[in-house]
Amino acid sequence: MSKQEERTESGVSRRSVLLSAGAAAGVLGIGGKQTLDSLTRDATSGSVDGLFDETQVLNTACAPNCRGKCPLNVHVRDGQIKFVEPQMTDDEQYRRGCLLGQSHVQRVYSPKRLKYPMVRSDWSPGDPNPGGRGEGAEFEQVSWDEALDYVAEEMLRVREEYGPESVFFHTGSGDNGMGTTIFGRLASMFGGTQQGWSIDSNVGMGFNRVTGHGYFLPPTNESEDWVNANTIIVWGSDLLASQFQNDASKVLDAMENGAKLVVVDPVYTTTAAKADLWLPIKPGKDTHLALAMINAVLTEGIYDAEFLRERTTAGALVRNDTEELLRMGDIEDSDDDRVVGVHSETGEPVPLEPDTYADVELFGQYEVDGIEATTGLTLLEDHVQQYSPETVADVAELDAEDIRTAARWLATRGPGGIASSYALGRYKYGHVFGQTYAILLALTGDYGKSGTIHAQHPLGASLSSGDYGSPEGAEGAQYLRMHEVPDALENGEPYPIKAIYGMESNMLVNQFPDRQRWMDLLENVDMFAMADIHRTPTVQHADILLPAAHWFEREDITDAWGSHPHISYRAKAHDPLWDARDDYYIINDLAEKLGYEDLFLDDKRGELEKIASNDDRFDFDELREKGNVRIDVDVVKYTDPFPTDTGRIEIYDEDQPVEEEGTVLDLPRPIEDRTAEDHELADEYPLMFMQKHSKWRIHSQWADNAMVRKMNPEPTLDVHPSDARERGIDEGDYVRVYNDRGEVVVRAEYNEGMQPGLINIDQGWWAEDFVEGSLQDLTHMEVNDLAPTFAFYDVRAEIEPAPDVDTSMYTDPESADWLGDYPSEGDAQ
Ligand SMILES: Nc1nc2c(c(=O)[nH]1)N[C@H]1C(S)=C(S)[C@@H](COP(=O)(O)OP(=O)(O)OC[C@H]3O[C@@H](n4cnc5c(=O)[nH]c(N)nc54)[C@H](O)[C@@H]3O)O[C@H]1N2
Ligand SMILES: Nc1nc2c(c(=O)[nH]1)N[C@H]1C(S)=C(S)[C@@H](COP(=O)(O)OP(=O)(O)OC[C@H]3O[C@@H](n4cnc5c(=O)[nH]c(N)nc54)[C@H](O)[C@@H]3O)O[C@H]1N2
Ligand code: SF4
Ligand SMILES: [Mo]
Repeated sequence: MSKQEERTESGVSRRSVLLSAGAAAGVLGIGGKQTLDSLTRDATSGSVDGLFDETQVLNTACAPNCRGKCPLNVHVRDGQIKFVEPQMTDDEQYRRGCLLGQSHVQRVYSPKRLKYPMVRSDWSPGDPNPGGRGEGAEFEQVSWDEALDYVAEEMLRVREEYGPESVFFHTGSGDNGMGTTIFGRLASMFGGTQQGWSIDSNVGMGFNRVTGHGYFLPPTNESEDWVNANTIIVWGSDLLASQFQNDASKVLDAMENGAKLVVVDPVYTTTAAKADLWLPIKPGKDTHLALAMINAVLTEGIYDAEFLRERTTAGALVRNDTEELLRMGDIEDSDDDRVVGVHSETGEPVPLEPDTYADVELFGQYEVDGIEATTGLTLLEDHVQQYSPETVADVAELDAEDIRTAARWLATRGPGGIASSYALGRYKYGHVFGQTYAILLALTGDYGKSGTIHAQHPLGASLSSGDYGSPEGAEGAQYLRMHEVPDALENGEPYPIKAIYGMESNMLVNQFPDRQRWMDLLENVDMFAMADIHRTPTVQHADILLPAAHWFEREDITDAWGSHPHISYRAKAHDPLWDARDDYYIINDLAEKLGYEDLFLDDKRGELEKIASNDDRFDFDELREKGNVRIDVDVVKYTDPFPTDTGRIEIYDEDQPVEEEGTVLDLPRPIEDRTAEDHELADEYPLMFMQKHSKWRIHSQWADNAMVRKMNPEPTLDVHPSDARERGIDEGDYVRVYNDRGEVVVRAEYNEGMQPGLINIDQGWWAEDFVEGSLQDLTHMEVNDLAPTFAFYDVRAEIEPAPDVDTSMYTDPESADWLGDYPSEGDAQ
């Protein structure tokens, strides 16, 4: 067993114990009550001993996709979870947690949990009635055996008829335990389709073109080093709402240590309120701003010449004739493909080695061996002439002197950096911003040193599972990225998808953009199974419902997307309630029914051991005992040669990528989609519409949590009073937010912090929580060519009063009655 710190609770009155046992059992319904009774000592028998029963304190971890992965202690008494608190980890600098993590008692005992395996009443194999899916669908309870027989038989039939890739093993980001690792093993054995990402990735891909690093946001120094930064530019992130467990506290520590904080955000957010300098940029103008900062750094001569000579291609010559980098092989008879600079003293051409200081000219035009060529830095300098702080101040509605100040702080105050975020990746051409700020940080020399920052949230530690995901004899995985799945569903390109098993995801009907299209596309599949803890909108659209155990009801390891160089352990607090099951055992049973008897061990402990044994940086037994272990990671990043052709940061991109509308990206050139003032939708839909990540939820999780809903009861539209008044909308009115794609109805909230012209509804609300429609009825799936990523915020809309809608779900005094079905905070003690 894991180390269980035992302690006896005193001061608990008999009445509160009775209340808590009664209240929790009462809300669970028949099955729940029986399950709970069987787990609970007889609290009503009057045994005084029971009152002073020992409380077990177990290690576990909260691990939705917020990057927190916060180690928690769960207090279990009488077989019930009574209380959750952050763990006092050995590694003091990474102690963390938030209130969502502490409200898990309400999640475990939520009446909205999925309780039994169920099958849609009008679904049967060979006669799927896809039109019957959705809000009105009714389900019948079945046994686990029956449910998984249906799933397995349909998977086998689809494989036989269409090929294994026609079965989609869909995963979201709901939990960072070993669930998707285990699921991936089955998927690759079967040869089914797995899912690649088209979210959060274009900024990283743009950065990658310059540095060779990044897919999601690029790597950055680990949190413990952020305190050494002298200037932090938080760019497009409200990290006091979206990374409050970690990055936020590190930024504040750095400020206490003397750092300047700059925040680039159109909205006066909590993070902006902390800033020394807030740049309230117009949405979509970030590449312009980064180019203006490059202009300022070059004009004022405050670039880091030594760094540019040692680690970049700033001094490398670009041929005027071919627009390609000049190579040694061009000027001597050899196949030497090293790029060339001009030596500052001798004027002779010299090759640039990776990571080696070269005393070369940074600026100028030269003739080498009869070839006319210009340095990359001069090309950049010429290019940014058109982006002076004054010009960009007009475009982005900023103050030119503020732009210069931000550039000066970054360039002259010592190591610092840019904590860029995912928000910029929610614009269609976010990759160009990634390219631009990678170059800006090269000019200021902010790579490979203590105190440099390149993105929000460090990578932390991930468990490396070796070849666990592709066991011997595996067919191998097929991957479709999210934006490619619709074509497979609709046109059978590159192959049809006919059956789906999804887990840890509320994407298909809630979190993906263009919800109406996904619902239509799902009509083309014959079998849609969803495993989830809660009855989400996506679950409601499935055919086969598989109730999964809550995180506290199973043993697990959590890792990945950490922001923390640790791997954590989850002990099991009690058995899954009702008829819910650990995903591991669901997948294991399914594997057997598919004919893979030996793919998984019968006991999960053994399987976890097997996975962990692939990573020799930690020991599973030690992990179980301690609750979490630190993994050896590089605290300071970018100390090795860059994984580019030249081993250097490549300022000039000789591949000359061309975006679809003809923009050449040899150097960064801003491209805009719907944020452009002359976009074809701009007149009809003058407002930009974003959907910020909320501190009240992690994506769609906690949307049905009673404690949270008391504080954040319903979705609202954040709107600047001037935009609202212009349209006759009073504070608190219900409004219709609409565009060419669809509409949603919500209550308007005046917010002086919003920029006029920009509106927001926090993302993650379930469709059923809106008075009408869903915010995803307005979003679209158009992506760029070079770094396809869903552009959730690149959306235009208009708003109008909606006096005629039925708002009783929120305005009727009895509408909050459902909250009464939950155990309250007091019961949780
Ligand atoms: N509590 C909580 N934390 C979370 C999540 C959650 O759902 N809830 N989700 C997690 C995940 S997966 C992600 S990807 C991250 C996302 O979290 P963040 O990276 O913080 O991203 P967003 O919430 O999308 O937007 C952040 C800010 O970008 C600003 N913004 C909007 N448009 C522009 C623009 O054009 N330019 C600039 N400069 N700024 C703009 C918005 O006003 C907003 O304040 O958070 C993670 N953390
Ligand atoms: N409009 C708009 N949409 C967005 C965004 C936006 O900014 N705007 N942000 C996008 C981003 S950045 C992301 S990452 C996605 C996130 O989208 P999702 O990955 O769908 O996010 P969640 O809502 O966290 O998780 C989905 C489900 O996983 C379930 N789950 C949790 N743990 C387990 C488990 O152990 N087993 C099983 N079987 N299920 C479990 C939860 O109950 C929940 O229903 O949303 C995207 N959607
Ligand atoms: S929701 Fe995120 S930040 Fe909050 S406790 Fe859980 S893992 Fe930590
Ligand atoms: Mo995300």
